[in-house]
Amino acid sequence: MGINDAKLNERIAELENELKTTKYNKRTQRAVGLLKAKIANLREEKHKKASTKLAFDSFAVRKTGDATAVLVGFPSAGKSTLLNRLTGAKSAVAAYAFTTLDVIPGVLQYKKTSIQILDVPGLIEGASEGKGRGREVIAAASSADLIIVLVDALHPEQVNVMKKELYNARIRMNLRKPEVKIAKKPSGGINLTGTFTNMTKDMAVALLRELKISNADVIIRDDLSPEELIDAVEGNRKYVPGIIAVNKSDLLDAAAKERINDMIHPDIFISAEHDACVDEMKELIFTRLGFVRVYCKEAGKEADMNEPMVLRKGATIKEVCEKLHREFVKRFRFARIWGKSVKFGGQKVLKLEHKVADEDIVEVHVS
Ligand SMILES: Nc1nc2c(ncn2[C@@H]2O[C@H](COP(=O)(O)OP(=O)(O)OP(=O)(O)O)[C@@H](O)[C@H]2O)c(=O)[nH]1
Ligand SMILES: [Mg+2]
Repeated sequence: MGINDAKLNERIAELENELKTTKYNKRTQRAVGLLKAKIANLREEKHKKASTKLAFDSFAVRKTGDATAVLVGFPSAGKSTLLNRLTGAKSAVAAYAFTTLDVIPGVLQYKKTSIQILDVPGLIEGASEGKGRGREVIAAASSADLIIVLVDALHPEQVNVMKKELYNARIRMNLRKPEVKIAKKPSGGINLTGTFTNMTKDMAVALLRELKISNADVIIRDDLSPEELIDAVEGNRKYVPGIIAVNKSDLLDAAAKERINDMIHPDIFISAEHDACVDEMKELIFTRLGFVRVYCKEAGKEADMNEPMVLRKGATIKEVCEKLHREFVKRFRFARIWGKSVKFGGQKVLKLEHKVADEDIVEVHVS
């Protein structure tokens, strides 16, 4: 860590402390907003330096399959045990920390989809600053389609550390992307429109100024918090769905389970080692990834129901065409669809923007 890094860290710590000790009320909210923006600015500066330092990603694994999920957890949470259980991979398991030092990929075949699952080294406090194999773990999490946070049943409080590390690394797990339109202008100040209940309009303007936006038309579509507005302005956050899973639930009695439930609201309790709720875990992974499986058929023939085309939620006929043949988007005339995305079976659809639904049967007609 260079001298400048140390200075930056010191300054961030100072401001965070100030933020913590400032009572939030009507009189201070503007100052609080400014503090948050200042911290965001410094964090950005740090990230920029860090990413030039990390010239290439030393253990990037090539993505395969229909989607990639990454297992994130403290050392010894049971990530490797779970990977092996889900995919039949053979990642080393041991009772000591930092058993896994590289990214170990496995593939989960589920409901005609193939999901790549990455087992990565344990995440520890300070990972977003590069502690342990932090940067690499964070890089894997940033580019994943799903983050599975695996929590050791005996250390449920660790989930908060992991959430913080992911947040500081610009990853927004299970958060919606704030909708903000910013059109910069040469002069005229800030013209701001939107609904403001989580912060005052005045505060939003101060915050924008701090983030070096002084002349712009800004339209905020949702009712945002200061953090969300900062995220929208910085624009380089990763919005990734996540699952919080408590592992080693075999070590918990009913009361302990209840306590953890109230404390961290996990999505699921499992035991990777004893194969408890692993099937439910597979289903949860599948659901959160939001797959849309489409069966393509040729006119006058039956569809092959064993080989779906696997797409993600929101996919349209255009994507179906693209996957079928390079030329099909250009040559598209119409599609016939049987399934949930249409009113009746065999309906003719003329729009490439038509959204397909899971298990639709699609017949593409081209010129
Ligand atoms: N009781 C219990 N122990 C488990 C369970 N899953 C894993 N373990 C044990 O926890 C220890 C750590 O498991 P690993 O799978 O190596 O953990 P890891 O998260 O990959 O650890 P690192 O690679 O060091 O980050 C091993 O001794 C496992 O046998 C479980 O469901 N219940
Ligand atoms: Mg491991």
